Amino acid sequence: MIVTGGTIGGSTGNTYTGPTTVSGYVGLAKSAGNALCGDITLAAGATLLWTGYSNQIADTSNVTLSSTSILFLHPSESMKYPAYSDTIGKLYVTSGAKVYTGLNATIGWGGVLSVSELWIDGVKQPDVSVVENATGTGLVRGNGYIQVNGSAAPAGPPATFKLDGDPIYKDFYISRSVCSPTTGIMIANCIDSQYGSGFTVPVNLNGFQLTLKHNSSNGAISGNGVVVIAGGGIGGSTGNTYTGTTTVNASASLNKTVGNALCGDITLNNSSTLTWNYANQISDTSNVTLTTSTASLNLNGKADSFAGLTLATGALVNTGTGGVLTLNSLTVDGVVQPAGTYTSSNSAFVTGSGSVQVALSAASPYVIWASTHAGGQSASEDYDHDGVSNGLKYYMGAAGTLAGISPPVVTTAGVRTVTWPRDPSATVASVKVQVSSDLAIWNDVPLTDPSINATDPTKIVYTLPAGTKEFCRLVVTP
Ligand SMILES: [Ca+2]
Ligand SMILES: [Ca+2]
Repeated sequence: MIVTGGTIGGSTGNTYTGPTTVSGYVGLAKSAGNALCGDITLAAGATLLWTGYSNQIADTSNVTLSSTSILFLHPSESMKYPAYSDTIGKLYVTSGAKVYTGLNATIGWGGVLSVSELWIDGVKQPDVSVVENATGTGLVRGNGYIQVNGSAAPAGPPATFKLDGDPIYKDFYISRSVCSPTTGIMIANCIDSQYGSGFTVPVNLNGFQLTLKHNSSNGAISGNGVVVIAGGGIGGSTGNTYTGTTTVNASASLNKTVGNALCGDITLNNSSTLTWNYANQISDTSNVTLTTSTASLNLNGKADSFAGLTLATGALVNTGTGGVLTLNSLTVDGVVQPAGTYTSSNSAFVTGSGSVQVALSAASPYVIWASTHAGGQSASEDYDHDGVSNGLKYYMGAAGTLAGISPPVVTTAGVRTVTWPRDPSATVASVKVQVSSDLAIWNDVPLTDPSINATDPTKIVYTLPAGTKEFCRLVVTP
């Protein structure tokens, strides 16, 4: 018999003898008896699919798979379940052929293809069941296996979903209604569930993307990859540990009872809101960016800490009743904010009765100094209006000692010098002397210039040129 396409169905089994050649995309759907008999050869590119029932091939049929031919023990490429099983004679495989075994909701396995002998590239294989290998590059894909001459079933289905680039198991859904909590298969870029319930299996991103969109009790997500939040919630009692990035495109709740819901650097787009239902939902090392004026965080009265928060103009942090968000750094409307405590009474981006706290311990030395001595102002501002910038005063260690007075010109034996004190512990990005003849145009004098003596860590001495009117100043960039 030669089969080039279509579906072989009906309620009465075929009983022909003689060889069968399959060269097309062929469904097997006998509700009773066998669809195919005799020895069967799949030509290159041929595909057989079990579309509704197990036991479609005669138990005595030897099956030969050419390279690039495929058996699907499930109804279609997109529908990986239910998975069916069959018993055949010998299976002869050329490298490149695949047996996709799908999933089985009841027993946690995909389909089982029982063969009397397995030959790969002319070599007879041992009587050991064959499952999907770690990289998905072998003969078997999916959650089932090939049983060889009655070999024992493998110890159990893979316990972890690993995402990969398989073009067939692509855009697959992890569904609690399909997988029991401890089963899994290798899959590609995934959506968490087709039916509105979440998944409970562990997922290893393995470099690919997982999209979460349903309220769910999710299994733990590990590995490096991309997590996209398309709605719903992220829950479960085992924390996520993935690295990579998180993109939030729709509102979602953070419901992990243990561990973090979100990891990596997190970007909120659109009008998405993240709502905390438990404390400590975002990794302490994450940086969170709200890219739009309508994105927001709703602490809902809970506490959390993470590394950095960047808010677009108008984006909000709703603390709820007493929620506390602790950060190492905060940027609002493109401006880095000083350390301190931000509440609804002093900051437009905070609502609720709680606070956003930018930790002093993580701030730069100048920011820490400015929070105490300069009202948190920038280095170029002049907090007490004494004509000396905050940055210069920090560098001079002026707080409480010099009261911000500019050092005078001192003339000794006809030589005029200016001496700026400096705090040896002050940490700055750069410092330089600038000179001018008109207070309009200033020229840099590097600290290595012969006119400058900077060998003493407690002061910088500049010697003005003799007989020339000159102004000088010290410029500090913290
Ligand atoms: Ca059979
Ligand atoms: Ca945290």
